[in-house]
Amino acid sequence: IVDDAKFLFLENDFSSSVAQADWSAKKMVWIPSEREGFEAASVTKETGDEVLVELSNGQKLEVNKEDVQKMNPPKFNKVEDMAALTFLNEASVLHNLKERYYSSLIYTYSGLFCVVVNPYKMLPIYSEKVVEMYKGKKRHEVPPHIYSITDNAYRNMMQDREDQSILCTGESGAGKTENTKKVIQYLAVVASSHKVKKDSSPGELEKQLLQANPILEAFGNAKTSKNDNSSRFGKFIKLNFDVTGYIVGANIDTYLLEKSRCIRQAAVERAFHIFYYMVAGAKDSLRGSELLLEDFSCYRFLMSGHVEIPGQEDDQMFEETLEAMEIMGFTQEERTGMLKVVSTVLQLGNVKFEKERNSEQASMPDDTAAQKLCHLQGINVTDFSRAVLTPRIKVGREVVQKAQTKQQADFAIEALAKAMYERLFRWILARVNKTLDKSKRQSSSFLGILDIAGFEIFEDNSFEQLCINYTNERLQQLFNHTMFTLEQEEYQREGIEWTFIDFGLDLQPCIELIERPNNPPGILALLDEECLFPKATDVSFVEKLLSTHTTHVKFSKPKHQDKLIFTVLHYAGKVDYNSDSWLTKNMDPLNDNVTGLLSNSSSPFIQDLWRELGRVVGLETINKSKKGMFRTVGQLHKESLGRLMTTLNNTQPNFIRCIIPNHEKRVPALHSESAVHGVLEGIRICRQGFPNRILFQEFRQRYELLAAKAIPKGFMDGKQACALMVTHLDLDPNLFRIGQSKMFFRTGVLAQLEEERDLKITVVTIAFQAHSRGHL
Ligand code: AOV
Ligand code: MG
Repeated sequence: IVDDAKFLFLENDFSSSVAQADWSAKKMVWIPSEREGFEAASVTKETGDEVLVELSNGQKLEVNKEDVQKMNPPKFNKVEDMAALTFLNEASVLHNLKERYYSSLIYTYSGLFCVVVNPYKMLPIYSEKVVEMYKGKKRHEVPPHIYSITDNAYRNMMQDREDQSILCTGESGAGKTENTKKVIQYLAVVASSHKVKKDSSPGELEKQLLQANPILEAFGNAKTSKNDNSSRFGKFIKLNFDVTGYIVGANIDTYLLEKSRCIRQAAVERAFHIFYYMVAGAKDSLRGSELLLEDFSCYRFLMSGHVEIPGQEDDQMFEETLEAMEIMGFTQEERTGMLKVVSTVLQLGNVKFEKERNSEQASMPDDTAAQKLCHLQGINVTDFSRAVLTPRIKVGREVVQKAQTKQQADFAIEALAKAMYERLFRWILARVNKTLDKSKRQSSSFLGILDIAGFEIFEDNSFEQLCINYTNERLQQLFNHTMFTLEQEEYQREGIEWTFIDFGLDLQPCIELIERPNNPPGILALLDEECLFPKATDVSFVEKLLSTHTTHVKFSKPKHQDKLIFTVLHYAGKVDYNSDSWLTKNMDPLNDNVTGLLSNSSSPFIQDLWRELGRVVGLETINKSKKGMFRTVGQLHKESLGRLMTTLNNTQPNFIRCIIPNHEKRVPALHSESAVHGVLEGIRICRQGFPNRILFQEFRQRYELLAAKAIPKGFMDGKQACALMVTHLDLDPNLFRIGQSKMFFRTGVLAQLEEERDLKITVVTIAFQAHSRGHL
């Protein structure tokens, strides 16, 4: 790893002794700066509340004492774990992250969790050699890395038999998906049961596991203004392990695909990748007679034509996607079936209706697009036209044929395109799961990896953004809750001396504003209510919001603005939502005349997609509860999030905080303050508290050899034995607490004991070997 070492290890800094002298002589501090966030300065004089400082360019300034943050001594430069900093403040944390980042050291620990800054370039830190280097290593033995977090979670799972989760948080484009991939890549090597000697190439299941992602990304990711490969859905990948620690299967859950992207995209954005891959990459008969493809400019749903992604060839990506499907075990029929659906969605955009001259009724003078899409879907074009233009609708007890207006027909086509694509996405997911689920083999525990669509603020924010940002709010709340509340509750439960610290980071008010069912109802519940009123509109929804939540601290209505706009103050920023079309987005109505046709298509693949229970993969009913009650999109999303949170609460969570750097060229999307929301507090609790704990019995078993003479022979109560051991070890009483069932340690203490233990074991082993050799 010699040549790559500089991307992981800190280089020796020989100038540090000089820097040290300089630092103490100059009384260095951080002061606020417009441009940099913080700037280094040296204190020349202190008078009362004012401090006189000098900047590096010689400029002298007077600043308020409260604005001055202490600078850490140079020996802490680029420190790997910020919990070690002498002075813990925002300036020092940002400075440390920045300094490490400039040296291409992107991972940094912040006490209990790991921060990673997006490098926006490939670094040689994910090679097989590096994977090998992290295998089985404890956190303090190797430089900070996602591999170390993963390895430790894996070992913890094996040791404590406790399910684990790795949770990536951060705004859009911060690196959640990239890091998720690295977790899987690492485990596919380290926990593969198919390993042939010397060769660390993964086995079949691992190969399929690695291919699941390119498929899901092709269909579920898109270029947005924040990220060229933005996830437009959330996913939770569960890897199942057997008792010996081998991967025996996997299962993926997804959350809310932003399906409106099929039909509409903001400027410079793209629809889902697969549209471009297919139109650019499909050739010969596949392109012509099978998929009936046209040029980019012919498709109305691809609003800006062929928007390209720098550094990516769409036609080549098409080949790779097909290859991934093949490895995943998709048959030829399945692959063409999927692409036909994608082509149909595009073709739907080209169906045009006109208003008839003498009535409000819509007509379809040119049915070229309809012909094509009906051919692709294996349905009759006359039936299709009738289903769209004059569907049979239930009125009371009777069924009547009702002519549609142009607006209604256009709406039905758009809804169909979205629903079709969503069905396809769910089908793919179910199909992938069918391959990955090797339930014949017994699994004993799991490691789940969560990768959601990150927090985002666009020019125009709709219902999809509310759902995405609400998801982020819940995950961030889980982070805060784990770090601050659960941690402190455990101290109290174990009866150790502790005064509760309130970090003021409870996100519950904003979460309640969104999800509260009643007294007063939150945004989602009010939206549901409005969906039940025949006369309600998007404007009346906002009026209702306004009258219900005027005084809510997380809610506001921007003045002199559109009637449709309202504002929510999220933890990561203020977002103006535009409630245009929210009622329909939440109801998501679909013309069942057309879906009826599709479920009787001549193509078995299409039938399978639309029958309530797909036979091949077992698709679940969409939008209906068990009793057949109508469910809104908001409700369904809230419930699936609730289930996810329950699952996560039963795991040991491991957090990865992904951060976007403050690039000169890139205007930071969020304030540095919100990017590091909870980071400082997380470090603080880790330092003030006792983050490392171990059961009495385990502590005794593991470290008794370090304090052999401490415990007399015969039975002794665990707590008493541990108390004797720490006395014998001569540990500073401030470094530990003895709870009811566990020992609690300040950060670093257990790592120290562990090192001593390793040393002792090596010595003993060598002595033993020498001894046995002597006998031979
Ligand atoms: P996200 O998942 O957090 O955003 P991604 O993981 O897609 O963000 O990262 C965005 C882009 O940043 C990637 O396509 C890479 O080009 C680059 N990148 C991120 N992490 C790394 C890394 N460790 N090494 C090299 N490049 C990286 V969103 O899905 O938008 O919330 O909804
Ligand atoms: Mg992503």
